[in-house]
Amino acid sequence: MNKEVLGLLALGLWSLMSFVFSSCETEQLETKDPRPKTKDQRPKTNQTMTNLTFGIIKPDAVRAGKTGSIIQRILDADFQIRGLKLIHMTRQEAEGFYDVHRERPFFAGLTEFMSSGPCLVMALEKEGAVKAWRDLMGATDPANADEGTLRKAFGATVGENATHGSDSEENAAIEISYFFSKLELV
Ligand code: IDP
Ligand code: MG
Repeated sequence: MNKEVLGLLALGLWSLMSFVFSSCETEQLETKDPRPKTKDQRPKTNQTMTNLTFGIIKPDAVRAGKTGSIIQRILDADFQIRGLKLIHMTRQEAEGFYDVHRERPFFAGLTEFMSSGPCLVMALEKEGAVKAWRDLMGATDPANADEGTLRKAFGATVGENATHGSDSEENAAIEISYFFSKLELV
């Protein structure tokens, strides 16, 4: 056999091997990946914000070790958790989030508090989620919150009141997209 034939044979063999390996790899990836293959097959919550609200377990409650208890209360109230992560906001990020309150006298204290430690941001789903979550949280000032609400149980003052909740479906969508990318919502 001359060098040219040997070269051709080697090239042929190499192509065959790479083809076999690459199809094995694809097969493995396909069988390992449990996600639906097309966008249309993704759960509806990935395409619409209906029945979603946005919540925060604020730094005071995280610091006090109340995260687990509050999440249990959320699950007991039949919310589905569609997004969840622990973050530590910078002052600037807190200011951006509470921009509507920029002119209020408590803005500086609020944004200092919200950037004072880690908090848990959440996308919550339930029929009528915005109202259901605000009902579960209770009044802004824990002193005025009903028995059985989260702010009554875990809030200390009107400023450090354990949880945040959106006040409308429109704001829920804005607030969810402030903290979560589409891929982080299930
Ligand atoms: P909400 O959280 O019940 O929707 P907002 O009026 O939207 O209440 O106020 C946003 C947050 O600002 C409150 O959750 C609380 O942390 C803080 N806040 C509201 N009012 C006061 C106040 O009078 N003093 C200090 N902090 C306040
Ligand atoms: Mg509000």
